[in-house]
Amino acid sequence: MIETQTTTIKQQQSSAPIEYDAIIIGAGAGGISALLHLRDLGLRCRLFESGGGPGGAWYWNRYPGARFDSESYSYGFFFSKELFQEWKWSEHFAGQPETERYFNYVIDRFDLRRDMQFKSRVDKAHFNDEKNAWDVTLADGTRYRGRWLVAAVGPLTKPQLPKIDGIESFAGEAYHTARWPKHPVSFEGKRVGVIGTGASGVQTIQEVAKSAAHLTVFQRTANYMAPLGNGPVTDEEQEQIQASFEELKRKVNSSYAWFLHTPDQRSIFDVSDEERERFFEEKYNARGMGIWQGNFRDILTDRRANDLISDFIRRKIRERVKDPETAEKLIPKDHGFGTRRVPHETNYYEVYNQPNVTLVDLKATPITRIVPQGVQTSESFHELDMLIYATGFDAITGAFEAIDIRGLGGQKLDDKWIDGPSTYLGVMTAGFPNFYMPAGPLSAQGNIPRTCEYNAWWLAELIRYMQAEGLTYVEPKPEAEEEWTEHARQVQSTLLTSEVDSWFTGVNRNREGRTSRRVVQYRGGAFIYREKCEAAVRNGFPEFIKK
Ligand code: N01
Repeated sequence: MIETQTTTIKQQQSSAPIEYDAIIIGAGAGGISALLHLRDLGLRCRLFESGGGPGGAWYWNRYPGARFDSESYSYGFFFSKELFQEWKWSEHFAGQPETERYFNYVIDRFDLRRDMQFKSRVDKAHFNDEKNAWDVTLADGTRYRGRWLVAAVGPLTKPQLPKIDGIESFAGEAYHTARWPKHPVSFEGKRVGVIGTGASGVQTIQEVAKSAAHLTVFQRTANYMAPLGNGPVTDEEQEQIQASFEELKRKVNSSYAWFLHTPDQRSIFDVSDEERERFFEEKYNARGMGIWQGNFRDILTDRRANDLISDFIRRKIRERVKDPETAEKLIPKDHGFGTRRVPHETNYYEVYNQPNVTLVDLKATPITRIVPQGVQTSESFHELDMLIYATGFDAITGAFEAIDIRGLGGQKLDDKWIDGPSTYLGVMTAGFPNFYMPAGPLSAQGNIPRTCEYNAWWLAELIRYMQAEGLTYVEPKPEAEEEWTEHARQVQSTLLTSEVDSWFTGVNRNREGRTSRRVVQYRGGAFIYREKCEAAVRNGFPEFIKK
């Protein structure tokens, strides 16, 4: 059975809701940032989190090998220079246990825990037109009311199991990477199967291959991967990082996707073949996402440019994987480099040179059924002791759909977004007053905590403005929402990503009605996004209906 953590709330139920200025859902980077900013404004806040501690994605995704693939010091919070300088990341790309410790440190350091309630799942959030407030009900029936509802539920939070016949019948151990149990899981001497080769699958596979008696990887779509280049942060580097707070902050805030890497402004065709090859080599061997996020500006918009980098990565795969047949299975044939999320790896390709690892290409031989003893494909049967589902998330809108959210006149958010999400700047949506979504649908994509922190600052600016003007109600004008949503659509249509199925384009092949592409993120660049958000602050938030 899939192991999950159960809610064990034993709170008294009361008929009158407890009232707050703001109710926040989620204790990840978005919820923590919102709580910090709103408390600074003097708001009475209550934060509810279904997990047993803070961290959001970093609480739940405790699978073996889970770690950042953006630099630790670009991922942590930037709101406090003191915090930035106190916390010493041990690795350039920290693992989940360290990140979970970091989130706990932050909430204690800023005394946030007293306003947070863990193991508390929000089931319903209904806007009460009469009270101009949100009525929120937890899974245990307790009720709260808040003038604001901040749904910091995260874009990658609702785990998605694959739609495969017989899945419930498997008799061995079974885990989803995003619901990994807290108790140790041993692979020693076991026959383990992993379904999925996205960022979670890759990190899991690298770890499991070390000790499993046999590992069978079930790959449906091959992805392009690039080396992570992780390593310990030396004392000298530590000093340098601590001293570079302002510079690192400026860098992440001025980059395309809030990372330390941003596209080189040259076209790939501005340089000679030799220079291009040298540039690719350097990026491939350097730390982090530079090969993807810091490459020539046209690799994600021009097919000929994309072919050049895709070909480079294909050559690398062929060099690293000894068996040519396996190498060919690992090489993507249906999309170009970077048009789907690039997982960053550490000896991932070398795993396939090990005698205890088998790769099954599900495009050629699909899974037909899961049975108690293992996995049956159209070609063969794989007997397994353990099955790991690294099958990702019902991304972007899934966590919103998990809550019964209703706005003005009882309109359901799911109904409003049936054909895809529409928002104003990715954080608010018409018909849902005082409802805020840090890193929500159509917000600027990239380094998620950066979007969260920025969105929390912007919310504080909006509330500060409302306080000064004596307002208690804001809701984006429908035309402002339409304009932003259309802008996001237009931007996406210029990118090669728009032609490829993945969660980037809102595709979830395990869910009915989610198999065609949608626009779910804003990909016009964090700097353009910031400019639009800051113009709204300067101009007194003209795009809102205000009361
Ligand atoms: O999920 P995914 P993820 N039968 O959706 C396969 C972030 N993250 O959890 O591509 C067989 O990318 C599916 O196949 P296909 C990061 O942003 C960050 O790995 O649909 N296979 C795919 O291979 C990332 O993008 C880090 O054909 C099935 C895999 O499962 C996001 O989270 C680490 C299947 C799902 O890949 C999601 O990553 C981890 C089926 N029925 C994650 N259904 C960092 O490093 C699905 N698959 C910070």
